[in-house]
Order: sequence, then structure tokens, then C-alpha cells
Amino acid sequence: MTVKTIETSPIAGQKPGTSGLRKKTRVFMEPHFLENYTQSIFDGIGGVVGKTLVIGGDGRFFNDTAIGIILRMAAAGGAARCIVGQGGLLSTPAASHLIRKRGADGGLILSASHNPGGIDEDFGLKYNGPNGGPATESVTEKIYACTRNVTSYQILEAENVDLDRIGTQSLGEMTIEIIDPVTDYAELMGTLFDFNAISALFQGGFRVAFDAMHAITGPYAREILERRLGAPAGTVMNGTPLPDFGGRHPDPNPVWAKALMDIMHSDDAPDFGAASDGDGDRNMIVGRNCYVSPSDSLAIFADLAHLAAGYAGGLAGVARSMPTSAAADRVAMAKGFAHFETPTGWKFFGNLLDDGQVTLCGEESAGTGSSHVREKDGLWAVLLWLNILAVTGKSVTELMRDHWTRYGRNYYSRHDYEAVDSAVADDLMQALRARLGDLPGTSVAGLTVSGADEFSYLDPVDGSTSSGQGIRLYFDGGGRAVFRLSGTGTVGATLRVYLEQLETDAGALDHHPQEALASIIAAADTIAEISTRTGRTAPDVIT
Ligand code: VG1
Ligand code: CO
Repeated sequence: MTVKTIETSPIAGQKPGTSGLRKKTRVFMEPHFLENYTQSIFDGIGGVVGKTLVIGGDGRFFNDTAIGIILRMAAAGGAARCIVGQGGLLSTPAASHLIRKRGADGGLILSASHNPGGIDEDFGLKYNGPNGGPATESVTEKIYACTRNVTSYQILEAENVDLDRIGTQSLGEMTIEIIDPVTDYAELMGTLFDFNAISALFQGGFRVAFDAMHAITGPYAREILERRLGAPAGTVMNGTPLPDFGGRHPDPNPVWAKALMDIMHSDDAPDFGAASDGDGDRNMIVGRNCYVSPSDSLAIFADLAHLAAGYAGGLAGVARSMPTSAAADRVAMAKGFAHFETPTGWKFFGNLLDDGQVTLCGEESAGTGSSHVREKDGLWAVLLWLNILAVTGKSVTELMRDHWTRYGRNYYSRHDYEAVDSAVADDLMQALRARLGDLPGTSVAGLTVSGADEFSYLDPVDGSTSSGQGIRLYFDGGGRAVFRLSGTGTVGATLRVYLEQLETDAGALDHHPQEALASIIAAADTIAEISTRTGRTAPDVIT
């Protein structure tokens, strides 16, 4: 087998976003596109000679072909060993766990997460470092710099590897180890949670509906919920991963998981509903007639995670992304542990977790996780909820009501305007930025702006600064609106508007979030000139 060196030249647009590089699948399939980016990852991390890499993806279209190319490039680059999930499958949290458990030097995860899949949809590739977490900002910068200078890549001339055969095989000098993608992860979950208590809950007739959305969590959820915990067959819906996710967006929110929402709001609703996303790192939690906002879910964990064995010793602290509601902060302040506010994206939690400053992390975008891995983890969140429900004996609705009564309710919603013309979106943000100094004191929609700024994060562990991380408006009375542009989309720009209002009046805890937030929604639209600039009269997605 010979190593071929292929001449290439830089391809524009290989700048990683919030979570790796995401493009239309057909773009990833263009000549040299995947190879340029893979070579840039290898170069950006100082080469792969002698290294061990974990490789797997969410099974979307092009997953296995891309893994074949990456393996031949890793072999050409001198990697010692690649650990690959059978069939090329690994959920993002399972990959993170494997990197850590096996002491690997890093990993490549093939996924565009919650974006749809298929030849005409999206594909993605992200690099995770030796701590199991997404590449830090500085590594990402190095990789991006390599994409702008790449002149050649190396690839082994060889047959494609059989990704289905468990065991080891050789590719040139490199060893490839094909492993079951679920076993290690399922064992880890067993160390964190009281499986006996959850099994007993199921034995008692507690019913669960888990929607795997034809994405990666199907095999994981079947093994853990149905086989190990004894939930009835059929608990896991849409459990077979499909290359196009059955034509849907594998995005666990009330819009894309509407079928599950309908079940949970029906007369015969199960006790607990949940869904995960394309790569298994997100979660949606729904009780009977009770959608739990991700920000509230993080706050519930901050309050009650100690009821699960893995967290019985208490929490070091909790971190949330800036646009996530302050509900978890309120728990941290009441209980006396640290709380942190980071930019959007899991890569910003890694340092805090590695340094032992936090145990729990979460984002408003349906992501929660803990120090057990260095990614957010969808099934972990589901199991933590089930563990808490089993120990307390309460329903989701009762837990939420107790929580709001004790800590107040941070009414919360995110409004997304998708596929907005990029220039229009940039202008909108720029105009807002230009007015930050003038806005305090102005009144709009009956609300007075009390503060306005653009979020910049100083990492307390490595001292790095990340600026331009979202524009924030604060209103008298405790309300907040945040504006930022998505870093994961592949078409035009997506404007995200995050809306929050704290309510501590015990008689006002049961409003519909859109009603409770009506004034803030109106003020945000007027101040940012959303409808006039974009021509949109309503968001595309409300979560
Ligand atoms: C979105 C979410 C962010 C999340 C990121 C990756 O990013 O808002 O909270 O970390 O997706 O999640 P953006 O830049 O589009 O707002 V995943 O599950 O798509 O890897
Ligand atoms: Co994801």
C-alpha cells in the first residue's frame, strides 16, 4: 500500500462555526473538500504520527464514505490506531467518553447535529481534543489557518475498510479497532444513575415515550431504556438511524418533535417524554401536558442532581451559555455553589470542567451535560430526569411547580428567523451594535431599557478572551433580550432572539411563555427592527 500525496489548493469557507464545520453534503462531497479539511485538522493539531484517534458519526448520508477517506488519511499521516464505532456510528457523547476512557489523542465526529441529513441536506465534521471536548478556540483557529494554506494532502491507496466487522484490522501500518458503539457508554450511565430505582419505576407502570428521530440515539436508547432498564418494547420510537433521518430535522424541540408533543398532550399521555437530536447530544424533556424548557431543566438538575448516585457528593458549580436563562444561577446562589456564564457552544465549558470548577453545564438549545464527558449528552439528561422522578416520586409537572414556587420562574423563549439574507442579518446586528450606548433609558413597548452591551467572555482558566458573543438588552423589571447570529446553519443567516423575564409572584407562575414575554418580544422587535429589516412578521421556529 502506498501513500499518495495529492496536490490541492485552499478552498474558501472552511471556517469552523459553533460546533465544527457544517456545509451542504454536496459541498463536502466536492473534490478535495473533505480531504483539505481533514488534512488541516491533522496539521492544526501538530500531525497524527503515533496518535490514537476515535472516529464515528451520526449515520447521516456520506458518513461511511467520509470515514473511509479519513481512515486512509490517518494511516497516511502515521496514526497508530483508530477506534471506530461499528457501522461508523458513534453518538457525540459516546465519542467523548471513548476518547477519555481509552486515553486517545483526540477524535473526529462526523455530524451536522440537528441539521437535516441527505445528499441535498447537511453534513459536518468536528475535531475533539484529548479531554474529549470540542476543540478550543485556539485549536480551531489553528485548523482554520491550515485550511487557508493547504497545498497537498496525503492519503493511503487502499481498499475501503469493513466498518461492520467488530475487532481489529490493519490499514497499512495503522491498527483499526471496530467496537460496539453502545457498550462503553451504557456502562458509564450505569455508574452515574440508580438503574434499580429507574427499573422499579418502570415496573410500577410509569410510561415513557422516547423519540430517537431516526438518528443516532436509537441503538443507545433501546439498549439502555428497553434492555437494561426494562421499559416495554416500543418505548423508543423512530429508533433506527436513517441516512436522511426519515426526511425530518433531527432537532428535539416542540416544532420538529411535534409528534412526540402531541402524544404528551393527548388524553392517554405517558408520564414522561423525551427526544434527542442527530448526534445524540441534545435532549427535549416533556411531562404529561408539560414541556420543560431546557433552561429550567438545567435548573432542576442544579437543584436535584445530588439525588443520583453519580452526583451524591454535591456540585462544584454550574455553567450556562450566556443566552440560557438565569434559572440555574438562582439555584446556585441559593445553594451556595459557583455559577458561570460562557459564550454559546460546548467548547467553552471544557476548561471549567477540566479545572473542576463546575460539575454541570447547560445551554438553552436543549443541551445539558456534566463532568462525566466533555460534550452535552442527551440520554444522560433523560436518565438524570428519570432518576430524579424515581427518587422523588413526583411528576414532571409537580417538580416544575415546586421549583418555580421556591426559586421563581424565568419565563423563557427563543425566536429563530431562518435563512435570512446574510447582508440583512449583518446590517441588523451592526445597527444594534451602533446604538448600544444610546439605548439605556429609552422606553419601547412599555419597557425601559436599563442596560445594553455585547457579551465578551474572559476564560477564568486560560485567560483567553472571546468577544462579539451576542448583543444583550436588559429591561427594568428583570427582563432581557439577546440577539446573535447562528454559527451552525448552512443557508443564509439565522437570527436568534432569546427572551427572558423573571417572575417571582406565586400567583403568576402559570402563564404561557409567549404571553408572559409579550412586552419583551414587542420591544425586541421594535429596537432591532426585525420585521422592517427582514420582512418577516413572525419567527420560523419558536422554542
Ligand atoms: C447551536 C446552539 C448552541 C449549540 C450548537 C451546537 O448553535 O444555539 O447552543 O451549542 O448549536 O449544538 P448556533 O450557533 O446555531 O446558535 V449541536 O447539538 O447542533 O452540535
Ligand atoms: Co447535536
